[in-house]
Amino acid sequence: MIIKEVKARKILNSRKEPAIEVIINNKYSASTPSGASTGTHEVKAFTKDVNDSCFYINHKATLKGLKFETFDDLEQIDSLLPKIGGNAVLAIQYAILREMSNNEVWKFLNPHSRSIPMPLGNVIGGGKHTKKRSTSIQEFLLMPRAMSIRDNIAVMRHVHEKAAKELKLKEMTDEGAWISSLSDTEVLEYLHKTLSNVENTMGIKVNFGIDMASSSFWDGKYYVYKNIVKDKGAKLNMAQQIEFVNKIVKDHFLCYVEDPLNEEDFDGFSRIKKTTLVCGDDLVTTNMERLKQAIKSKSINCMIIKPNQIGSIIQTRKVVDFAKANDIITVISHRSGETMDTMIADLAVAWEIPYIKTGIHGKERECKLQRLADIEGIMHG
Ligand code: 2PG
Ligand code: MG
Repeated sequence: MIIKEVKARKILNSRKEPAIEVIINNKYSASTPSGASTGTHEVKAFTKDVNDSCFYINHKATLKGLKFETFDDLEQIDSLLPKIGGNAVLAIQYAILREMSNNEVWKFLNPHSRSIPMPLGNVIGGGKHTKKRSTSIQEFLLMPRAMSIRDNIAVMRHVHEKAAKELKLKEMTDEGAWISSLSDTEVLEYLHKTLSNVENTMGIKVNFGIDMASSSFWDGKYYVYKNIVKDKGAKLNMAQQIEFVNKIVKDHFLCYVEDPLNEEDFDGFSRIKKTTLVCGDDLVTTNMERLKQAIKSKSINCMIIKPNQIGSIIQTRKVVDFAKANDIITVISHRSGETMDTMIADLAVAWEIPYIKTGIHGKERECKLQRLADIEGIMHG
């Protein structure tokens, strides 16, 4: 394909913050999300602001006439990063990829893929995703184990509704998870018990895990919990935090722990027992150099892939390949401020990424799950 026309404009994401949408050749569009608990080592979403990036794309960048035939040709856009920021580069690359593939991105990139990722769905949440009284742990995540994405979506919805009813919860975080005034450990106990019942009634095993996003409650010396056990806060130092995490993993059979230590603590991560998936998000920020450091220091066995942390689909692909080559499990992920773009679903299938973290509730989350259900339908004819 050849670029004949590019239009960039400001839209609002699920948090009503400015986001960018790019339309290529008047036909294919794409938009990109933003985080709240962003890692220090992420690239900037917009060099100045969204209006400035749109102006640059619409009036200054010389994109017209550029030719794209293969995925690797998208590298031509990477050089715009210092001028427009990661979210803008990525939106252009996504829109071009849609046109190149006639909107069937996964098939264009990997027609033989039969790999639908397992979803990780945020059922109860807190931390930086709400201003209300909540848990310090940012996300309590379901990991359903049915064979089909449809069944996994159904069981996640069931648990989401059940938790609201049983715990009488009414308000939600930015990501559509329920906000609870229970302590962190009470929520762990509740889910532990509830998920065994769900397995008995629905016949689907549902494991669970957490995203601690612990940089958000690390004050430089202590992990400061507002409410770690019933009505009691705590300040844990590094050694105590490691002990706490290893204990809750064991007591509640957690299958997944994301960012258990702050984003600079490669050594602390290495001391979390790898009997569970120990996942780096803010630690690695989809960045090759930080991934290499995490591998060298044996910090992780799992990592989050958020294309806008590195601001290029080409660099994202390199990080995914390197992680795989080093036996690091990958989890492609939404951001807390999401748009209706479903590209991460297609990339998960194309790149055979085993997990996708994209929430349970809210149209910006559900559209990605629906896209996976549609792809599963196409695969099974
Ligand atoms: C995370 C994400 C998404 P944010 O920490 O993993 O759940 O949050 O987009 O706010 O960084
Ligand atoms: Mg995270």
